[in-house]
Amino acid sequence: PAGSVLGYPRIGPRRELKKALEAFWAGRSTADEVEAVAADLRRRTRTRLAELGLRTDVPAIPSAFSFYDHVLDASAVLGAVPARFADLQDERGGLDLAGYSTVARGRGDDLPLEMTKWFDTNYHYLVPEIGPETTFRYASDRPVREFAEALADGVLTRPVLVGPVTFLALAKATEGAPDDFSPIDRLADVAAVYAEVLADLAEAGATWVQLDEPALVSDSIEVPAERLYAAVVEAYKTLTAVPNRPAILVAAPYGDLGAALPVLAATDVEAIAIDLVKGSAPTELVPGLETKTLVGGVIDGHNIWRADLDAKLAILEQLEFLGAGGLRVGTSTSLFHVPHDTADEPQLDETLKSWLAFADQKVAEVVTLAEGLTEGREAIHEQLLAASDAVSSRRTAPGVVRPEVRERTAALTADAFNRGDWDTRKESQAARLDLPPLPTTTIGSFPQTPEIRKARAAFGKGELTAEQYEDEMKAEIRRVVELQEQIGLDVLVHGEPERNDMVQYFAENLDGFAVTQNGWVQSYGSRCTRPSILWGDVSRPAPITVAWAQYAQSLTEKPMKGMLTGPVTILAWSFVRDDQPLGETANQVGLALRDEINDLEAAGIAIIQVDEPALRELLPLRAEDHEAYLQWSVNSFRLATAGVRDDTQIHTHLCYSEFGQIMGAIDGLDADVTSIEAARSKMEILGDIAAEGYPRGIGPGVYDIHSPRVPSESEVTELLTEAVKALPVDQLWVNPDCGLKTRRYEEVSPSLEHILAATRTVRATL
Ligand code: THG
Ligand code: ZN
Repeated sequence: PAGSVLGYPRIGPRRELKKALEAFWAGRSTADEVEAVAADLRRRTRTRLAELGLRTDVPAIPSAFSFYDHVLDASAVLGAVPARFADLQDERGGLDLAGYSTVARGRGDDLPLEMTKWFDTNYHYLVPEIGPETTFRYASDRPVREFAEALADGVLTRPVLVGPVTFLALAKATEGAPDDFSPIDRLADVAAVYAEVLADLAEAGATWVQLDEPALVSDSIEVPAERLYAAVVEAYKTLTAVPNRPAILVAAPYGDLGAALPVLAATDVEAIAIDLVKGSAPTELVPGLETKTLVGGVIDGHNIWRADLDAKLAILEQLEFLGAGGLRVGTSTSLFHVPHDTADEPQLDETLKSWLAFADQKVAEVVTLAEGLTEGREAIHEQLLAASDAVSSRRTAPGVVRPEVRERTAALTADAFNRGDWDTRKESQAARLDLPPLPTTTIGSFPQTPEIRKARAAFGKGELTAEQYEDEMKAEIRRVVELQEQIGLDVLVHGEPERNDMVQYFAENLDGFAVTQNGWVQSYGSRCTRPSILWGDVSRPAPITVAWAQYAQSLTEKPMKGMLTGPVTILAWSFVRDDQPLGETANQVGLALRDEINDLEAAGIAIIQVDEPALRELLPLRAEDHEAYLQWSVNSFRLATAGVRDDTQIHTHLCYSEFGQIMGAIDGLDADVTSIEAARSKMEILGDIAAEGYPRGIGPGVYDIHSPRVPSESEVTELLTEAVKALPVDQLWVNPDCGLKTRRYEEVSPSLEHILAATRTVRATL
């Protein structure tokens, strides 16, 4: 049987799409030029996938391109954009590339769609806003045009769309919607448009369509399970009843379908793709499944280790008893969470590289397994051998298990995880820091200017000496400190010019990690990261940030925050080893950071921020797994931070607004001050915090840094007025909702000035 993949990286091996989009947004190119780059990218992707062995005569190659985000694409197909952007729609409800970009990025006072994490990944989608008044209509035939483009090129692809149930399950209600309204109430209208899309695809020649329904593997969806299942029944009844339609593959990546599998199996869809990396295979017959094709997602779409092909084949063979109408080999998720090709990493250690599979290597693994499944093990004998060699090489390589690291984590006792009581800490910190009410600060990073990037690139190429590079960074730190002094912030930061990325920087300075040159993975829109590879036992060979923090503190009388990335976030934004429990890896990283924090304290730094923006991201999708996760994740943060004195103030920063969902964990971190995202959600979350009686400091973000908009002084005053109403003043801090790295000084300087002016206004009312 033909193997397939659920999706493939779409930003381009050299980030071609990113560059094209950013040039367009900057007014340096036209929409037609971006379209040409995108079409070329899609064509090259098809060619590459065919070269790697995916068939072109059956729909094995997905058509899963996106200019910005696949959930936004579904909104665009449905013509469902918020009223504030209605003027951007054409008479059919469609958006051109400029309009589509505006919905994603905002304009003037029109806030963009809210951005939030896509399941347990580092990818962000744009949250649809749906109300009783939203009109749905078949507004964009882009998926059909992209299918036709491939077909004209000789490739029969399988168009991929976010499924109707997941689309609505991930949406939020519009502001004016009644309290009892839920976007899923609109299912019939949404399914009706999907039915039109399916008919149109069939007309264009599509034989299969893939509808992604990851909402079915998660308990963190607002819609209760019973409602969700009823929606599945209703939606797929409508879609399977379309007279002339492609066969439907429902894909359920990122976890276990659990009770949703029998629900799906009872519908008339033709195929189901299950995640056999995060989820497991059913052990009993599932009624209905015998009529369906089953796509066994055995190749991990979300991590980069080469698979033990023999073990994967065994899992697939076990599935055969389910008697499904056919078994296909697939990936657990789309491959857009991993980089393109290990061949793009000439500088990576060859042994390490032999353990890795990026997207292209994974496609080859799928093709091999598909061959093994039909032709038998002998047919893929060599590949099986090579895969098992890689697995055993990894098991025994130096650095993977280091006794001195193991002994340290094994010897930990309870007091390594606990600080003194909060009241005492509060008093001694207040005495040491002497801050005004509503202290102002920023999250840590300042804009990464082209000059900084240029200097780093030159240093990387050996065109700058270490000393020259350090001097440039110091000059930048001096400018950033002066700017903050001039604007009047209370707690300063050094701006992090020396860091390329808040995780990669630490990975480069800790043992047990490797970093890539070209391993870009889309994070949101045109933004990408290069996740580090955590392959061995972790330790800190030498202090990392201490000299920079000391230098920055020497430039000001105000407190200078020491800035670190927390253990959970370092794990979440790296590709982590899969050969031991995450909790052990987290404690190793926690101890390395503890050494760094203790050194910062000894160097006179009074406030140390340990960011955990990814704490929510790694939360397991199934509720039954939450407790175990929260235990090890919270503990690793406490391990990192609990070695400091009472008068050293520990801050943390979390991104995104699902604060309510992990309130207990945030309390468990025991940080003295926590800054959170709140600007896009208008301080909604402070109510939850007040209701819980949370006692420590909170800095709700008053400036949405994910958009180029400059918030006005009155807008910030309004947000702060809300905040002061919701929470006791002595708990509140004032800050942007995230780091300023991606913004430009033209936006940052006025925004911070407006924040300070608003703070003064609100302070005067206290
Ligand atoms: N680092 C990592 N993961 C992250 C973030 C991060 N995930 C969540 C959040 N932050 C995502 N946000 C961003 C913000 C900016 C960028 C990427 C993710 C970014 N990337 C540069 C780009 O695409 O142009 C590339 C980085 C560089 O040039 O050094 O700006 O902060 N790991
Ligand atoms: Zn943030």
